Amino acid sequence: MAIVAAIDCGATSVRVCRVDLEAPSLVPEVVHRVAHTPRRDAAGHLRWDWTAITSAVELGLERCLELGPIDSIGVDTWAVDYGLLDGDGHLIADPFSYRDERTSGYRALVDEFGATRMYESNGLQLQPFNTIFQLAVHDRAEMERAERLLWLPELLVHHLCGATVTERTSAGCSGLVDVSTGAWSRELCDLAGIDSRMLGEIVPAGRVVGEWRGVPVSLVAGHDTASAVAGMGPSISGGSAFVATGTWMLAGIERDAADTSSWARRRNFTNEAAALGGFRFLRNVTGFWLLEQCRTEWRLDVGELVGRATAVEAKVPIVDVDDESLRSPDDMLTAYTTLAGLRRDTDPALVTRSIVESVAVRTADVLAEVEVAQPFDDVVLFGGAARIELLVARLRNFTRRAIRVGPAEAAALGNALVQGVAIGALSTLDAGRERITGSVYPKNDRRTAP
Ligand code: LFR
Repeated sequence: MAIVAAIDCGATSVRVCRVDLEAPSLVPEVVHRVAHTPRRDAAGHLRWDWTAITSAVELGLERCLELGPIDSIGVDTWAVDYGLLDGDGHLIADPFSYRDERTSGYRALVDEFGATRMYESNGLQLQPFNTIFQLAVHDRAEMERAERLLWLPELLVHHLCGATVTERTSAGCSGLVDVSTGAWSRELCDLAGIDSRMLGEIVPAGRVVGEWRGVPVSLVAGHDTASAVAGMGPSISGGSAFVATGTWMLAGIERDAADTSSWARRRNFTNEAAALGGFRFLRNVTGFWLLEQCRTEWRLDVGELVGRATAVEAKVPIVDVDDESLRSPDDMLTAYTTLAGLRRDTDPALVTRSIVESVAVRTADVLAEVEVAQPFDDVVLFGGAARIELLVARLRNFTRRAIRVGPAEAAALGNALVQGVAIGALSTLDAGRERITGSVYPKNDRRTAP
């Protein structure tokens, strides 16, 4: 038996899945899913509710154990955010959310260092939330008390078993790693004002690092997108592009080496560390975060909204979903409808249709650019929003490419596969990846969207 618990935390929900690695086809069972949201602190900054997240994780693990013994636990979360530990190993404050506006002046830092030099060094797309920009403006009083920084997946690992580790895919999105050596860049750490001793030694995933109630805790690809691409299923022989869907649409290809050419830099492509070696060459497109945020106003079910949006026959406005005004607005419905030239009280079905169309247009644009960098034969779409048939249909239409639908819970699957490697239940990642076929929906999940 090799049954593992995969904890996959997205920016809007925590999922805990049970995966039987010996089953002929790998289907995660979602045993716990709970929504979470960042809150504003006294100074008005957005911070994650860390207690809510850790409680959801623990409850999920308890539910897993109620169903039978588990052989390993692994954790992945969204990238770039981190927590600071004091000398006693205690978390100093709730981690900041990458949507917090405190990094809005990040361009000054880029100019100081030089955009080309920065890209050639860390290979990352310029996003205001990259850890390097967050650290440069981090609250000084907190920073002075800090002894160790952990990215959120490893902060959860620390919470579960006390280990303090820095995993390669988590470190790889920080903007502090020299992409050609895989080690901390002294110049970039200096720019962020961080002593690299606080960051620890970078280690690869695929190893056991501790125990939670006697169950091994394995280090997996901490970055959820790295886990999701690991769990997307096999790539076909001519090569597949991918789109990891959810809060973001992450469109790109897998590659052995990073591409820091001026072509890639000008298009803001990123080179992110892949689960067990290699890179993902991709660009972020704002995804279903838009719908999730509008939904807080409408209080309507995603499945119902998407169903009604599919029936819309009117032409809907296409907006630039990456517009700055949609990054972190207090009121997404106002921000989106203003950009779209719609009234705020427009039928939610029409707004939803506009969001789906706009997200698909932008994603198709990125895929067209990916194709220039490296031709591919088809596109694999996976993650929460891969269940939205309207999205799949519109992407087919805009890209004119074959689109295969992969697992909805790809991140949990990739997480589970790397655990399999860590505990010796799988010889290689590819051996597991081959057993993910077609559209895999979680056993017990009737939701129809992200
Ligand atoms: C997806 C994701 C993206 C990253 C963004 C911020 O959940 O991890 O890969 O760019 O969130 O961390």
